[in-house]
Amino acid sequence: MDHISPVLWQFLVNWMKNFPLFPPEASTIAPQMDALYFFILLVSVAGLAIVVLLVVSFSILYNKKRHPVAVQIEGSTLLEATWTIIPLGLFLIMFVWGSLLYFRIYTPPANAMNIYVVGKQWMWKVEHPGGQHEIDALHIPTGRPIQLTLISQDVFHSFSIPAFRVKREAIPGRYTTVWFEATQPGTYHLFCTQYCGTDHSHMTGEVYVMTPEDYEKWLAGSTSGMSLAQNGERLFASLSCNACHSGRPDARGPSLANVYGSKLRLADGTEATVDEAYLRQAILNPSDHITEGYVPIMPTYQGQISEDGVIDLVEYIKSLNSNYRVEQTLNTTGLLPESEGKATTASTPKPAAPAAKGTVTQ
Ligand code: HEC
Ligand SMILES: [Cu+2]
Repeated sequence: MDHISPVLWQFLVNWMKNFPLFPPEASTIAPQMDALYFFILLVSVAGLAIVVLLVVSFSILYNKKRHPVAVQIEGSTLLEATWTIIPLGLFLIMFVWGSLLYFRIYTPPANAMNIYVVGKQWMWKVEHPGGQHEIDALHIPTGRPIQLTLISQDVFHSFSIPAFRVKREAIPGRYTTVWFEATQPGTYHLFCTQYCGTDHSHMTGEVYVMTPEDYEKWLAGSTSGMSLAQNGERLFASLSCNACHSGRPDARGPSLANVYGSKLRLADGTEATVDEAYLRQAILNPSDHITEGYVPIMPTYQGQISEDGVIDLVEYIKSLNSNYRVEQTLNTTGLLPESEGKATTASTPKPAAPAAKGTVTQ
């Protein structure tokens, strides 16, 4: 580029760097999303070019001076078939390509590490399985599928990480999930992309992508010593859930050991697979699904447990599965519940998360 002056060249390079048209591609899905995006962009630009070219050339070729008397043409099957079949083919390519990507993004792999994200006006609260809490920040390792389980405590929010090309709604009363695998260590933006009130524009944060070693160090440095499951165990005792779910044969409620992931027969004859969403529903609205063979005596806990508390309880119930430890490859110790006697002594309620930015340990 010797015909461009060095100063101008420098200016252009800097300009491009500071006004990037695209965020960096920092996840495994990002290049694939961009490929589809550019394909659609290319088809659109090509379509625009063809239409403009035809409009301009026809208005020159067939204007009144050259063709004073209009010639009527009655249909052309070949022409009509061409302009139907080619766009149809192009749109079907977009559709199939887009659906394949969609299913990839919304179906997390079985070995994904699950991190909870609670949206509320106006912050993102992140909870790692080991109990690490952070506000408007998300620390994750590279090279490992991460699944986010999102929920909102108030209005609709939307969790978006442009550099990963993922975005997912955080909906009140329902868990949604999205997953990604980060490829490049670095710091990236995260946004709320759903207008959610006065301070919506401040509902932003940082994603810190770290090497697995640095991530382990971060986990160890920000731990409160209590995993989500352990917090849940305390809550389970302080809310007296164990009065009915003691696991003993004469208990009034079913044993919750190995219930996660199982199929429950319900009183109305249907079957339900117990996932996070089912557990949440079972705690907050027990009368919605009654387990076969039991009477609907469980009280509703709607309005009594915060979303954070529900997450702790859900993780605790998951931890009652014998294979849970194998699934949790994090270096969190003591995820399995200890004896029930110990659980009942520790009934201190969980303090509310402080509204500070950055890492919060509780
Ligand atoms: C008064 C007794 C009682 C209390 C207290 C109670 N439960 Fe239950 N729970 C039941 C009964 C009975 C069922 C089965 C019928 C149903 O589905 O409602 C049940 C069902 C459940 C289920 C669905 C899983 C299954 O196997 O049916 C979950 C999860 C659950 N309880 C969690 C909890 C949690 C967490 C607490 C405390 C916040 C709690 N329960 C408090 C009696 C109770
Ligand atoms: Cu928001």
